[in-house]
Amino acid sequence: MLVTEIIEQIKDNRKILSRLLTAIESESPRSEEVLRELYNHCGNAYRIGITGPPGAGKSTITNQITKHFRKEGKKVAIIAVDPTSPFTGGALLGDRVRMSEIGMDEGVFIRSMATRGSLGGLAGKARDLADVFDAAGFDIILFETVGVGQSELDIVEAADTVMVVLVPESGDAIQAMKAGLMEIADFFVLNKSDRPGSEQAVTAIKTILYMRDHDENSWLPDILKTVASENKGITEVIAEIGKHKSYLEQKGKLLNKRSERFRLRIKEIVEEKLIRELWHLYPTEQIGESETGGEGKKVSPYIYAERIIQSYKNKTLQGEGNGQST
Ligand SMILES: Nc1nc2c(ncn2[C@@H]2O[C@H](COP(=O)(O)OP(=O)(O)O)[C@@H](O)[C@H]2O)c(=O)[nH]1
Ligand SMILES: [Mg+2]
Repeated sequence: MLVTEIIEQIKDNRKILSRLLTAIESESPRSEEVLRELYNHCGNAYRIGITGPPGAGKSTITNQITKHFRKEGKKVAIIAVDPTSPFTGGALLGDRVRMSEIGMDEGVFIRSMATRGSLGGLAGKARDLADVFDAAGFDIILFETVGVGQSELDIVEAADTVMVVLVPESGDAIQAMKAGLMEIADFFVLNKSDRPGSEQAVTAIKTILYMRDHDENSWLPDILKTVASENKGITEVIAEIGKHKSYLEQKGKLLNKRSERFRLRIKEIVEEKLIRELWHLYPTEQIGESETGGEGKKVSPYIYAERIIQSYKNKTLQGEGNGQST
């Protein structure tokens, strides 16, 4: 199938869409060709990141938010990077049933990503998948990730609006601060606020939030209470997303954010490609720690690294001299 045909077909053929996502995830050689062409069709979708500790209710919120956007007639794509997510089969049966409500909907596409065995960065790949959904005509792209590691944070950072989901259990706010979640949140959701201690938790988080430097022009992250399992507070969450979106648009920040994301992606791709090429040219498997320099001295990894970079540079220069592209 021609690249232009694929791009045309992913708009209403779920099978082809699904196949393309798999091709990208498994880094099939042709997928880059499609990604190159596809970018021209991107830029319409609004990207929302949902992160927080395992069990906080991220999937439940994702489910509720999705239903809400569907009522507005918007198409929703969900990219779930969570080994414990119902989307990947890690949760209770009750969750799966609830998920199937949106799972059966033609206007919803749920894609879970494998967290291991990824050569290129996980975050980069999640962004590529999001671009595919964007080009396929999805209006909303939700990233659900567990807020634990750097790569998960990288994923949500690629979103236009990021919400961090916490629960009343004591110490959650402190944990979130430690994990770097405070910095990336555009707003907080205190889910399970049907549980005791929710008022104290809100106060604790507000205290931390309002301590930060801000002026009348800056966005101050707020905290909203929800009981996602009962669909309580979800309308307010949707409203907050809208509010943040308008803020970004009015201040020209959405464009800035997206440009920054664009530059970052270029850097990532260059890094990925260079590293791949380098290790292809200089397989390091043969190098052993016992290697000795001249007088029986051990060779430092720094010396090796410099040698590899130097010979790569030389090779590139030679290539230019011969008028070759590689
Ligand atoms: N009591 C209570 N339970 C909830 C609420 N929201 C979700 N849950 C339950 O908490 C569990 C974990 O939810 P899930 O959405 O899978 O969390 P995730 O790991 O963050 O995606 C599930 O059993 C949900 O039914 C809530 O607001 N109150
Ligand atoms: Mg989940």
